[in-house]
Amino acid sequence: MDATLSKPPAAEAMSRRELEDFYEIDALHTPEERMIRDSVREFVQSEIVPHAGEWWREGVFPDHLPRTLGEMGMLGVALPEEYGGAGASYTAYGLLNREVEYADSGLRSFVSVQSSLVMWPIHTYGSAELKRSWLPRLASGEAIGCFGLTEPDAGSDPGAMTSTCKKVGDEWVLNGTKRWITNGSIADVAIFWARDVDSGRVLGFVVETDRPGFRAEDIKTKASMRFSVTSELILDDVLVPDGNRLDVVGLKGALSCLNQARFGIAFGVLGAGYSVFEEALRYLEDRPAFGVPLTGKQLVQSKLADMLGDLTKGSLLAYRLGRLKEEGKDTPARVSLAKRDNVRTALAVARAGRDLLGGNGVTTEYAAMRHASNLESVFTYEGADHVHTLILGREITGRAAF
Ligand code: TGC
Repeated sequence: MDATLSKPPAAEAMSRRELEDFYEIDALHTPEERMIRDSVREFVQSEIVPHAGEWWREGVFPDHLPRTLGEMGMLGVALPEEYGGAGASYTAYGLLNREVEYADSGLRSFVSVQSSLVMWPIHTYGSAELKRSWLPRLASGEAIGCFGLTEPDAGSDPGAMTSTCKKVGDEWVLNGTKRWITNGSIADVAIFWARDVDSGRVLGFVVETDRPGFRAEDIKTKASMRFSVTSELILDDVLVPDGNRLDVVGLKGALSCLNQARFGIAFGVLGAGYSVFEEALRYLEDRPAFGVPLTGKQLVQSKLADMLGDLTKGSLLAYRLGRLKEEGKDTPARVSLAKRDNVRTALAVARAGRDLLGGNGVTTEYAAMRHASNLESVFTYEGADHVHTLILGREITGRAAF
């Protein structure tokens, strides 16, 4: 054989760290951010990743997880230490989400609802008493929270909510139905948003779920986010004391919470994307076709190059958003851009990974299809892709086209 036609042996494929840090973003993180990221990675890789597929298939969220996540310090990590947080940076919180979503978007949903949609509003808008009584328990995982904004007929337009609140003496009477609520049936406390029948303004409440008139029913028909509890909340004349009301008036209260959660998603989905990318690379190296490993094929390498490029750009976007947030410059439009673009990236990578795995890609033996299916939910929740597009359209043109 002509020696010039023979192929050189394959050089080493890139390691996980090299793939995930192609532009050396990690050098920009603080030692504390790297330490939090590494300890979460170790935990997620040993305790969650080996079981995530099975829990997803069975549609269970294991009971032990909230406490375990609490013991690991993974709930409310950016809140002050006096309330059970770690006082860590927002970037550290983002990196934590990314490590968790490497395992499954459902687990990241638990972490981000608890941290961003329950602990954050109690810390930001709650009385000293509400903070003292709830935050340490939510941080330890002893208590679980949920966030009730979306309704069966009011999703993208939460201002159309029909849930009501009415002050009677020193108490409020709450009524309404909320849908698509992560943790709903396992929650000890719900953040509930309702329109005041007297003032017409939207108000938020901290509602203990054992109050008479409160019930939750799980949505069991999901083909996505199966490793996560999703419920409907029904409040029928639930009474709460005035002290349970959050100190914010108008829809901006609920939307400011979503800003926190969307931030976490912008980082988190990259974890799902890298999980699929690395799985595809391992699979293709082991799988021969036409006499060589699939990694030696041009069309395959083209897809891998796209995945690396897109995930690297998403990582740069997330990193910069983290630093902007730490400077108080995380405007809603900036957060929308990162949520929208990084979810699109992760979903495209997951679909490409599914394709590269061929027939095996449609099974739950591999992670690609599970991640792709979960990311379809992430594409729609916490501001559907269309909503973020229109938020950006409004930012660019000054015209709201919702
Ligand atoms: P708009 O006039 O734009 O704003 C009303 C007030 O809110 C302020 N605001 C924000 N504040 C903080 N962060 C944000 N992201 C904010 N966006 C708006 C705004 O400045 C204004 O304040 P003020 O002082 O002038 O009153 O309101 P709009 O009604 O025109 O709505 C605009 C739109 C469409 C962008 C908004 O409604 C929106 O973001 N819709 C999407 C809602 C969404 O993301 N829903 C999903 C909820 S998640 C959920 O319930 C289930 S997933 C969580 C789980 O897993 O359980």
